[in-house]
Order: sequence, then C-alpha cells, then structure tokens
Amino acid sequence: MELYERFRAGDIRALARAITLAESGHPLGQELLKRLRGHGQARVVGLTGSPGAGKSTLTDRLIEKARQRGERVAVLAVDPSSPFTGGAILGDRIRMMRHHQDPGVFIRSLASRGALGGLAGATVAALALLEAFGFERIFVETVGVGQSEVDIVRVADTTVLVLTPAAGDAVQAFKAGVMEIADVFVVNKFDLPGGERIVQELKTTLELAPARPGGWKPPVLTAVAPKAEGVDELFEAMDKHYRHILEQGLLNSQRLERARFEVESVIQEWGRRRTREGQGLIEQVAYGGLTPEEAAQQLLFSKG
Ligand SMILES: Nc1nc2c(ncn2[C@@H]2O[C@H](COP(=O)(O)OP(=O)(O)OP(=O)(O)O)[C@@H](O)[C@H]2O)c(=O)[nH]1
Ligand SMILES: [Mg+2]
Repeated sequence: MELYERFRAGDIRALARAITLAESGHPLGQELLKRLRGHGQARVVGLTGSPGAGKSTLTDRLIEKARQRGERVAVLAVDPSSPFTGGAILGDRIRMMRHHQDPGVFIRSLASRGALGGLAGATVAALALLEAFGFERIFVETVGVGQSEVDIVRVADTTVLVLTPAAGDAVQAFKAGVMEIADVFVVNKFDLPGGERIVQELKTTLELAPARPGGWKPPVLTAVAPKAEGVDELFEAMDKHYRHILEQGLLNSQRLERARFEVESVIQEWGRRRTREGQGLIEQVAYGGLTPEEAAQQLLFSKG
C-alpha cells in the first residue's frame, strides 16, 4: 500500500492523511492501523481541566521543554464540546502555532464524532498512528468537564489536571471524579488571587483520598504558563510519574486498558447506530410492550 510505504518512510503528509482516514472510520485507515499498531512507544500525557484553564498555554511550554531534550512531540487537541467546528475554531484555541514550523512537532485537533467508536475511538486511533510514526511524547488536551476527563485517563500514561484559582474549579473537579484519577495537579494562573487557598484545599483532599496503584502520591504544583513559571517542575513531575509506572510494571496494564477502552468505544458507537435504526422497537419500549433489555437484544443480536 502506497500510503503505508510513505508513512513508514516518515512522510508527515502520509501521517496526516492516515489520521484523517482513521478518524472517519475509512477501511483504508483501519487497514493501516492494523499494520502499524504496536510500533513505537510514546509517553502519553493527558492534560485536562475546565475551559480556559491554560491547558494549551501550558502544553506550548511543555513542547518547548521536550524539544530541548531532543524529543519528537505530538499534540492532540480533543474537543468533545464542539462536534461541528472541525479544526477551525479549535485552531484559535491552540496556542502553539509558533511550533508549526518545527518538523519535530506535530499538532492536530480532533472534533469529529463521525468515526467508528466516536471521538474517543478516533483519539486512540490517532495516538496509535502517532506512536508508530515515531513520536516520543504525545500530549492530549481535552476541553470540557465530565466524562471526557475521566476517559482521558484511560488512554494517557500520565494525567495532568489543570486548575485555576477561579471559584468553583476545585468543586467541579470533585464532582466529575477527576480528583481520584489525576496523577499530577497544577494550579495554573497562580498570578491571580486565591491560588494558595486552592493549593491547600487540594492537598487536604488528597491526603484523605484512597491509596493509588503502586503508592503514587499526586503532587500539587503551581504555574504561570505565559511566563513559563512552574513548567520545569511540571515536566519533572510528569516524568517522575512515568518512571513510577515503569518501575511498578504498570505500563502494560495501561496499554491493555487503552485497548479495552477502544473496543468499548466501538461497541458503544455500534449500539448508538443500531438504536437510531430501531425506531419501532424504541416506541415499544416507550409505550409498553418491550423491556429495554428485550429491545437491546433484538437490536444487537437479531439478524436482518
Ligand atoms: N493570568 C494568567 N493568564 C493565563 C495563564 N495561563 C493562561 N492564561 C490565559 O488564559 C487564557 C486561556 O488560555 P488557554 O491556554 O487557551 O486555555 P485552555 O485551557 O487551553 O482553553 P480551552 O482550550 O479553550 O479550554 C489565555 O488568554 C491565556 O493567555 C496564567 O498562568 N495566568
Ligand atoms: Mg486549549
């Protein structure tokens, strides 16, 4: 396959094309993924947090650090909140444009729900392609509060939760259940008032939290992203967590979890599609006659 050869030869346009194909669920994309999966290994860092918390500004600084170390870096900006904007609006939100000239940096936004397995599936597919292409570090930025933040953990090796001194930020995090799953906490916009208070709040809460796998204690850091303050410490904390995973032998279970997540995403998407086609059965559930289980049974397992 020509695209495969170009991909293997390191053609960046072949990578972009492959991601587009995989994102849309095109058979050619599936075929490529099948052949390329398992090649390469990147450190996958997920950055999540409420809109405008400074995820992109921080990522921009982290790219810089990784480049100084000679790593090849990719960024996936995932936007579950806007299925229709494509890359355009998201582009403005990605404050990393200055890296676009650098061939060691690849930045891509994902907002399509059209894919098999939905946006989540598209994200993992893109990750696999980026790893196979030889990127050593991949940042995944997700916007939004809620399920997407919980999901990111299942694909990232290290999850960074970006908070701000803004009132309610910590409360949101508690609600969404991200507190329990983030590996590193960073209070960005520490130049604004209220930063110290939220740091204390976080520390207190974390002390009460149940023990993590391998005994990891999530650090609470501070940053002022536009000034690159706290970025060295954040980078160091990310790598410390990665070393922890390696030492504890947790990397393999992370990979399995990622694959499980992918399969689940595809099943969910199939379920959604079949449900849309089964209007009659849905009505029978709504007005009586069928239980949801019976309808699901028929939708998923009946032939024709
Ligand atoms: N005062 C201050 N402003 C910051 C800091 N970090 C980022 N900002 C500003 O906050 C705004 C949002 O920053 P982004 O990096 O785009 O935030 P984001 O979390 O990626 O935003 P979305 O992707 O839209 O959710 C920008 O105007 C930044 O310049 C900080 O540490 N202090
Ligand atoms: Mg952003």
